[in-house]
Formats: sequence, structure tokens, C-alpha cells
Amino acid sequence: MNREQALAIVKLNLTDHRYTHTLGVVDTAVELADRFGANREKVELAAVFHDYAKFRDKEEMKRLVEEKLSDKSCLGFGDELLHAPCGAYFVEHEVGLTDQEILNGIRYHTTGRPDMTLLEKIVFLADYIEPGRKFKGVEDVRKLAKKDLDEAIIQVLENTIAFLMKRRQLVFPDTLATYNQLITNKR
Ligand code: DGI
Ligand code: FE
Ligand code: FE
Ligand code: FE
Repeated sequence: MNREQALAIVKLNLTDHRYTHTLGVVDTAVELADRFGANREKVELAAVFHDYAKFRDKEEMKRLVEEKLSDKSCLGFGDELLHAPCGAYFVEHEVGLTDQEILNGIRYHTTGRPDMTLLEKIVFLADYIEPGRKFKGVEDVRKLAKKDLDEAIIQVLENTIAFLMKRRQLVFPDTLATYNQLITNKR
């Protein structure tokens, strides 16, 4: 499947705003792939499909996790987490992509996980720094992403965890575990 075919499929599933975000993630992810030496075609497809399930019915996704996914850990930490693992499932079973590296890029794009692959790191980071993002502190992360992938991801995790805690929202354990691992690796 090429970029145009993939984009045509996701466009049907997203709002205009979310589609524009997706185009930004694709461009940013491909740029990061070239900078850090990842497989361009795989990164591109993972980026195109990363938010495929963003607008699926939340109750339908919870049922899907309960009935079809072996990893149910996302349940109970906020409905925003559902679209990542469910997106990977839908992209495999509705779109027909079977490449596990690509599917894992979709699956872990919201929370990260310890031992992320290069592709997973790139999709995770591109989602945060694509040109349409206006988060406080995003410009600092964009600068870090020019030279050090892990430092940039540590900063995304710090910002996201602080954002969640400010709002008294639950922090997914693997998000913290990702942070802890990257900090440990730096020492
Ligand atoms: O889908 P996007 O908006 O492009 O971005 P995303 O997939 O990174 O989702 C962002 C949302 O996910 C945002 O509302 C914060 C939430 N989120 C990210 N990490 C965690 C989290 N929510 C919880 N409860 N725990 C997390 O660790
Ligand atoms: Fe997302
Ligand atoms: Fe994200
Ligand atoms: Fe996104």
C-alpha cells in the first residue's frame, strides 16, 4: 500500500482537523526517519494510520479490548488511550496491514512503552511535534528532536505526565516506565 492509498482510507475516518494533523505527523515522521535512520516506508504508513480509531465509539472500543485484545492494561486509565491499541487492531483487521512493526507504532503512539523500537519512538515524537501542535513547550521539544531522539521523548513524557497530573488524571504505568527507562539509560 502506498501513501496515497493509505491517506485515502484514513481521510474517510477522520475530521478535516484530524486529517491535517495526520498529514503533519506523516511529514514530521518521515523527516525523523531520515534523520535517525529508520525505514521510511514503514514509518510513513504507521504515521498515516496512527489516529485511525480516534473517532470510533468509546464503548465499542472498550468491548473490543475486553473481547479481542490480550493486553487489557489500557482499560481504566482514561478513554483517550483506547484509540491507540484499538487503532492497531482495526488497521490489521479492516485495512489488512499485517506488519507488526507498523501496528506497534500505532499501538504505542499515545503512551509509549519501555524498549520502544526506533519506529515507535519516531511516531510517538512526531505526534507531539508536528507543525500543527501548539502545546506549551513544544518548541523546546522540536529543538531537541533535531539532535537527540531520546532527549526529545523524555521531554514529551515530562510534559505529558505533568499535564495529566495538573488535571488530576491517571498516568498510565507504562508511560512512567518509559520515562524511567530513558532516564536510566542516560546515566
Ligand atoms: O491522538 P492525539 O490527540 O493526536 O494524541 P495522543 O494519541 O498522544 O493522545 C493524547 C491524549 O492522550 C491526551 O488527552 C492525553 C492522553 N494521554 C497521553 N498519555 C496518557 C494519557 N492519558 C492518560 N490517562 N494516561 C497517559 O499516560
Ligand atoms: Fe493519537
Ligand atoms: Fe501523543
Ligand atoms: Fe495523533
